[in-house]
Amino acid sequence: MMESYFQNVLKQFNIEANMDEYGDGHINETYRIKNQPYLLQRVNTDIFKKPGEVMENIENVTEHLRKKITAAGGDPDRETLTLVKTVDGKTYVEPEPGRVFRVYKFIENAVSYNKVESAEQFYNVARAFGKFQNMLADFPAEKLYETIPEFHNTPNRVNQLREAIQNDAAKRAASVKEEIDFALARVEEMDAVLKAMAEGLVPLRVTHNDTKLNNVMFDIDSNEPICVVDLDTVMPGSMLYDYGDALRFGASTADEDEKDLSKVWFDLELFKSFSKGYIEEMKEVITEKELELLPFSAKLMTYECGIRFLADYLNGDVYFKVHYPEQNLDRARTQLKLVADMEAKMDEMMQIIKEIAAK
Ligand code: ADP
Ligand code: GN1
Ligand code: MG
Repeated sequence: MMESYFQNVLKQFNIEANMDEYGDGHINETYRIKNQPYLLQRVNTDIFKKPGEVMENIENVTEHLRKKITAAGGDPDRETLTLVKTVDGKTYVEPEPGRVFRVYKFIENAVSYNKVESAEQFYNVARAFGKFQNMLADFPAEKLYETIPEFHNTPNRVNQLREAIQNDAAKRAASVKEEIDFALARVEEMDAVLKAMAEGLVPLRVTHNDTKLNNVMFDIDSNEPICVVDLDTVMPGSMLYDYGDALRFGASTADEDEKDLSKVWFDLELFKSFSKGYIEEMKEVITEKELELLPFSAKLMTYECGIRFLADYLNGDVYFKVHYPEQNLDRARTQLKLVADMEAKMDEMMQIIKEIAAK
């Protein structure tokens, strides 16, 4: 996009500057403003069809978090996202239909990672996600819009995969038969969390729903997680989604798009430290059924993400940003490899959770 176009957008936030592209997200376009403490984001309106509702959610959620952080003696400018308003007091601008921009305060002296550096660090990430959820426990859920309907409805994701296979828009289905067969062979058990929710055994909570490691900012000096970002998908959900999705990404021994599958494993030591941190943080509220489903939820969320990547590959890469043609397939393969590894390790995972819960 043209430099002058951005400058026009930024003027509406009363900012005069240039910018650089920033971050490793798969969804939005993110730009760092040069020499000024702001981050410009173009919201992906193909995915977030009602950006006004997304922004209202974020405004309400960050206000709530800001109060909690202040009350606890923390620094809200660093520990949660801060929206910068336009000169007209709006949280975003839409210079033309479908082009939506927002500005956040830039969290300085902080980084996000695509791989964890130690078990201890991952333990701290679990505490950060647990704390995030606890701070939102008393947020009025009826105030939240569902920004992407059925986001973690895995059976629905299976239907979307089936549709993608049927349509075969990019003529790729024949070349990924093995991956498709692997995915379809596991469909039956993938409604377990939804069922438990319908039975009232797993409560609906306000959750983040996209708890990947690079959605956490770490302080560069202390290397502690300080802020959970990417709040577009904060909606009512299950804590199992947040727990499982964080493990999907963070407990893998390789990158999400690693081509060499012999490098891709589910690391039990990382599983253990994350689980310990999460259970410690959630011990007041976690139900018996949630505890029981923790190991399975890691597999569920990994499976779900795997079939989303696979469906997008079949659809011709229309959802996730790709940097090369086979990237969605590489991503799908790592996820399915992790699913297979978790299946082999499921008894150990269950034992680990039992031991943590007994303490
Ligand atoms: P996406 O939806 O594309 O993943 P994110 O909101 O996660 O977009 O932003 C992309 C990356 O930008 C994040 O992973 C994080 O590293 C960085 N980031 C996001 N918000 C801020 C912020 N306020 N200050 C500094 N860096 C940020
Ligand atoms: C997307 O926005 P980002 O990169 O943090 C996706 C998640 C997936 C993840 C896979 C809104 O997350 O659901 O798990 O990619 N976000 C959305 O890496 O679809
Ligand atoms: Mg992100």
